[in-house]
Amino acid sequence: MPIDFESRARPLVMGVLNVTPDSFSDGGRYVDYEKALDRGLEMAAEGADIVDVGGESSRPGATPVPEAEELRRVLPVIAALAPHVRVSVDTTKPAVAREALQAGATVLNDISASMWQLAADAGVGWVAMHMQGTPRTMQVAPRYRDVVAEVCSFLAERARRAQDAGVPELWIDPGIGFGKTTTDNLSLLAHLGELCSMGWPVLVGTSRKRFLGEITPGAGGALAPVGERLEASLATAAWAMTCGVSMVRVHDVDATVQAAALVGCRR
Ligand code: HH2
Repeated sequence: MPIDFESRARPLVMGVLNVTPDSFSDGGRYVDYEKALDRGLEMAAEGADIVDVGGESSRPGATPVPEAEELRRVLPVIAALAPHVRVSVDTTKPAVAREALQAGATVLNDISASMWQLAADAGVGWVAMHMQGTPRTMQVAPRYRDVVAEVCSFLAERARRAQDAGVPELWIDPGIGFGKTTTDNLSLLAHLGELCSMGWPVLVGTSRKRFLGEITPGAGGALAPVGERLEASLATAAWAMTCGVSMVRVHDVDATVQAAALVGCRR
């Protein structure tokens, strides 16, 4: 059946802004307040609908950051960006979430998928992401009987809880790379249509992730470095938007906005 682009809502583009020294892609680039602010405003000018501010890396093996340090990193940037662009906070800590929302964030990007009540009480959007394990150990030995079925049933359960609690705006996210092998990631991408037909808006983040570097290797067949994963990131974002996702989370906002226009989803 042909895809009916005309009747579709335009997918949103969420730009990634990590105010961390150690994020897998942009770690160390935006630890400085001025640089973070400039990048956030730049992404807004490039067409980002939401800028996602994070103060703790969730890359495989990442060490947790103390609450006070995470607050110190994200609050000034969120407060400065919020008058100019919609801001989400990428955190797993309730205290950080509360303060970030007070500082002006209006979406809680929750990779632990546990803070629906907090989002409901604050009257803000909530992203529920699937993850097997924790960032520290999640890539050691991910195991599923049926990754698509397990991720879908987990997300459906979280989405129902959030709806019952009164969360006003909700996205479900399969958590590409979070406790998943490359095969698991590809299965989830291949079945995005199923996730999208569950009845809730879907967010997907493939941007610059390791599995893309494995599939499109660099020189000598080695893992393509983070800086050489743009084409694969765009291809997967375009695929996700074609499947009907409502939002893609990306580092390369400008290129993704252009790719979205080309696949017919964005005008
Ligand atoms: N991926 C990352 C972080 N947060 N949130 C959602 N909802 N979905 C994702 O796929 C997702 C996410 C990992 O990417 P990044 O923020 O660039 O790296 P790091 O965790 O190292 O800061």
